[in-house]
Amino acid sequence: MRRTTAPRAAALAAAALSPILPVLLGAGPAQAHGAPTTPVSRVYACSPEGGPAAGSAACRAAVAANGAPFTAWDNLRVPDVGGRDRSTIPDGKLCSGGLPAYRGLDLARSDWPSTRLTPGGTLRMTYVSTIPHTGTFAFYLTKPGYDPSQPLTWDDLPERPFAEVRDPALRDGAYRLTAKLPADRAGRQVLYTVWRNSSTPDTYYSCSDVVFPDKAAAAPPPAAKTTAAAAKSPSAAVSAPAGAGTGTTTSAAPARGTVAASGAPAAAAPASTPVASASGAGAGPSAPLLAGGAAAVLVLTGGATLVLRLRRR
Ligand SMILES: [Cu+2]
Repeated sequence: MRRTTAPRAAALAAAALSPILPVLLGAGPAQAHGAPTTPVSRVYACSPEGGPAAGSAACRAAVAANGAPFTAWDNLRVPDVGGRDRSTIPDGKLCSGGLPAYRGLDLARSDWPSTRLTPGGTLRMTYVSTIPHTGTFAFYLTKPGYDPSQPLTWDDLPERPFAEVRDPALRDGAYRLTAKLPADRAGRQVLYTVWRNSSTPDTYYSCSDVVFPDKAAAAPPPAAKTTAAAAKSPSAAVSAPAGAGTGTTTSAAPARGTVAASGAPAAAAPASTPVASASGAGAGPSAPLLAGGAAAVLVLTGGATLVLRLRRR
C-alpha cells in the first residue's frame, strides 16, 4: 500500500547506519530525497524552508488543509508505482501523490507561489537532493486552457511528457535539469515533475506552478523595466488572482523565471511581505536540519523501522 507518513526520519536513520553517514554529517544537507526548488514546487514553497512564499495565502491554506506543516518537503514519494502513475495516483490528488500527509497541496487555487517561464524557452530546473538515485525525470505541462481553479486531473496533462532527463549527475546537492518548453502555453499552468527512480522503488511527484505570458499581453516590454518587473513579480505571483500579473514583464523573465520565493531562510521575512528575489540553486536545505533531525531520528526511530527502510533501499 501507499505510504501515508513522511518517514524522512526513518530514512535518515537508515542513512546514518550506512556508510554514507560521513557524507551526510560532513557537508551535506539533511534531506535524503528531493523536490524542485526552481521552479519552486508547492511542497518546498510552503515548507518551513520556503522563505516568504511560505507565508502566502495559498501556503497558509495548504498547511491548514494539511493539518501539519510540510517539513518533509523532500519526501513526497510513492513506492512501487512502476510507471503506472495514472492508475495509481487519483485525479485531484496529483500534487500530493495521493498521500494524505500532503493533501494540502491539492487545493485548487490560482495563487500558488509561481515562477515565470517563457513559451518555447529553456526550462532550468533545480531539483534539490543529497543522496543520488538513478532514474528518469519526466516533465509534464498542463494543456492549453488548463483552469487552475479546478482540481488537477490526469486529463489536464498530455499523455506524454514534453521532456525527460535520465540519470543526471547530482552536483552541489541538486540535479540541474534543462529542457525545451512547449511554445503554446499561456497564463498559469502546472509543471508536473515525475521522478521515477531506478535505484529505489520510489516515484516522486511535484507540482510547480508556473506562469507564461498571457497571449494578449505578449507585446515586448521596454528593456528598462527588467529589474523593477523582476522585483515586483514575486508579490504579484503570490497575491494576484488568476491570469493577472503577467502583464509586461515577459522579457524580464528568462526561462528559468522569477521564483516567487526560494532559498530564503524561513524566518527571514514576515509573512506579510511576500517579496523575495530568487536565490535559486543550492540554497535549499541546510545543516541545522540535520543536526536536529538526525538527533531526533536516532532517538525516535525504532529498530524495526530501520530494518524496513534498509530493505527498501
Ligand atoms: Cu531518496
